[in-house]
Amino acid sequence: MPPIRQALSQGAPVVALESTVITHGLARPENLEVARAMVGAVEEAGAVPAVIAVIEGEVRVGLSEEDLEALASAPEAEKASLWNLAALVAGKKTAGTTVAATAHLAHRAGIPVFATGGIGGVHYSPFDESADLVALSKTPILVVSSGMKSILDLEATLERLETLGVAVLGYRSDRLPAFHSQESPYPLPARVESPKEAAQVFRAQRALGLSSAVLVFNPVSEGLPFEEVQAWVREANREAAERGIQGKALTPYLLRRLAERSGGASDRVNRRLLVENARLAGEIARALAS
Ligand code: PSU
Ligand code: MN
Repeated sequence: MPPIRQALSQGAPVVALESTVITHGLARPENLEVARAMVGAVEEAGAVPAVIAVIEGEVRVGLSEEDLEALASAPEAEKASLWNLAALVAGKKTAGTTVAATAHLAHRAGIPVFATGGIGGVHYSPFDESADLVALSKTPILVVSSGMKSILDLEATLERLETLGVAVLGYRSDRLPAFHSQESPYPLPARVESPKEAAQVFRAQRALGLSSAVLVFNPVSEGLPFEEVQAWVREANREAAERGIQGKALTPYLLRRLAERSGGASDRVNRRLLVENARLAGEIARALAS
């Protein structure tokens, strides 16, 4: 039996990990180092890590070290969301999975907890809203992130999560963390103080028959000033509009520009929060399994 299925059948805690951050989020060779660090953080927390990706048309739940290396260095790797997932599989492509695709595939495999850096959301560019939001509204999974990516319209994204009935929890925080920044001015509807409390909310969500996700927003331990990041975000969005960058290329472009403008500081924070979120997800998975 594959190791992940075996772990699940024994009731062991398993944490799914997103892979677009490996293929599109961070540059080589940091992407592989961070992926390994996330895997290690889940293990240190006492849970089993399962990186999810599409490798030559095959959906993999739990990449081997070999697969991980191949994915991190695949120059032609695509970005799989829900609308292109089936075509990528049929076309035997290799792809990192977004939050939307990872949530779907993790839930389908029976994995209740998933860690990522930041979720997608409502972009400033008109008519662009990440498929992550609708996917989270119909996938009953617990997702640990540091909020939505700072390149997004944070207020609009919070409103959409409310509309879609997605449960939102601040982890030891009353305010929305803003990915690269520990805190934004926007209040959250609820907070939890421990992995155990997060697990209790998820159990209640399931017991109530709610089909949407529970989001645990974990502020990064050391971030960048909110106003400074927001100024870079405004500039990057202006540039993207001028250059006609849109669709699935927009999020990677904006994150790259932010990294350049911050002299690499945004990538350092991104790495830190990815590992911290993986660790917390491991702890929550353990609380859920016990
Ligand atoms: N992390 C990054 N870059 C990315 C993503 C994550 O550093 O591109 C992915 C995430 O997987 C998230 C997705 O689910 O971007 C959102 O993209 P879009 O706005 O196209 O839905
Ligand atoms: Mn989009």
